[in-house]
Amino acid sequence: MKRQAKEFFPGVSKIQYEGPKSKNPLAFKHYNPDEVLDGKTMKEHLRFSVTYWHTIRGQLSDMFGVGTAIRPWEDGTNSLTMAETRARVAFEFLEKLGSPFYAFHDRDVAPEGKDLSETNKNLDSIVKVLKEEQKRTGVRLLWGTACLFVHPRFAHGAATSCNADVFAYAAAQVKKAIEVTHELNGAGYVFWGGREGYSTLLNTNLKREMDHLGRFLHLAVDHKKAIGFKGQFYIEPKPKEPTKHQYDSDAAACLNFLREYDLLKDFKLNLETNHATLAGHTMQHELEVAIAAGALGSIDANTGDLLLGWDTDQFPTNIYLTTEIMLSILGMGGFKTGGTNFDAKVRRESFEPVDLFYAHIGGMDAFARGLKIAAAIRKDGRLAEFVRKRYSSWDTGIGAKIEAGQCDLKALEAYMLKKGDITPNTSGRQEFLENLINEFV
Ligand code: XUL
Ligand code: CO
Repeated sequence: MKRQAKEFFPGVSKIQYEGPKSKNPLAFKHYNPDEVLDGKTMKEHLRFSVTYWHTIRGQLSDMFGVGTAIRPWEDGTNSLTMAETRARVAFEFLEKLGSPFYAFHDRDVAPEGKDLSETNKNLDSIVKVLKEEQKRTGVRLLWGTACLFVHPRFAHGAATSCNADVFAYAAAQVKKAIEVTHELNGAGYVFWGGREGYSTLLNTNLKREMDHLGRFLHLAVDHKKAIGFKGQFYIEPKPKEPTKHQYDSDAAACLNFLREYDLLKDFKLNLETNHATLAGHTMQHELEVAIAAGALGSIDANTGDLLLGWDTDQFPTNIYLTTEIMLSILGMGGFKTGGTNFDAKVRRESFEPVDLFYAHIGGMDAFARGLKIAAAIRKDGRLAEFVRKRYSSWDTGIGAKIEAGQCDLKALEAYMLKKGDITPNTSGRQEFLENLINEFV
């Protein structure tokens, strides 16, 4: 590891894999990047990514109190010099952790200027630093995005604002953010509709706002093609927070929206567990809905607290959750452009820099265990065989004919009149299958 001039995490060296017996809190117990499973290394399967907004910019404030984070490198300003320092901090962290990717919003990395032109210049100067650091460390950008929800100008939304100038501003900002992502060779670009929704329908023309969002995304696709950016576009569903209702409320709503506005070929979904649970679904449900449509792209790998009704963005530690996620991901043949992005923050009480390492190490180990367990379940084959058998009536005879579109209602009536009644199915065996999963967890 080529050292930087200044070290920001002096007590931490490169995190190593030490195996399940290790008691070292700054070591991986399960994530062994070069270990091969199912034909790929763990590093290639999981494609971990660290988020700039939480890990580098998060101050650990909440609605009742100011930030508690101790970050010795912060000088209390939002200057360009500070932005450059943060970029160096970020890459030291990424390198020591061994994360192959990172992700950012435009405004995470560089401050807003007095107008759009100065803001763009600020961004360009930090992009130079990011490029240099990417080159130095080999860390890549999983996806870029634009922050269209913090500044007061986006109070009514961005693409779905009632004010056409706000649409124009957001479009200009997204244009630049896509260009910057392209410049940094990003593998993708995310649209999370932070304020693309409403707080009350009394003041909202829902149809007009949805049409504007469709138009906005088409403009982005056109620009992507114009500049030759080959990264994948994603939509990240979330049902609410900060708005009462977001138009991209869940995977099914997004897919419907993309189909309605003829955008399905240009987008995949970036799914997040806490967003799924806020929508009243499990992450597994959301993954399977997206996979069924051939539209799962990437995941945000945080989790929530089911006793709390908001997005807590916690690091994942639940092995059942990571096992279920990895069963779905392996089932679809793995990530292509996407990855496992820790859109997660340490708790307000965990305010020391080293907590950032503990949090990511834990999340990476939880996913590595989920991956190992899911691979073992697939190798064992009993689960897949059970599901295959459960649907076997569709493989031959009347089932195969229905699937092939060779039966009308008349033919089905004739078939049933002749047969008289139904041969009972076998049990669904839910408890048996839950026990089977527990054999591996
Ligand atoms: C908010 C959220 C965002 C997106 C990127 O809940 O998940 O951080 O991931 O804009
Ligand atoms: Co997210």
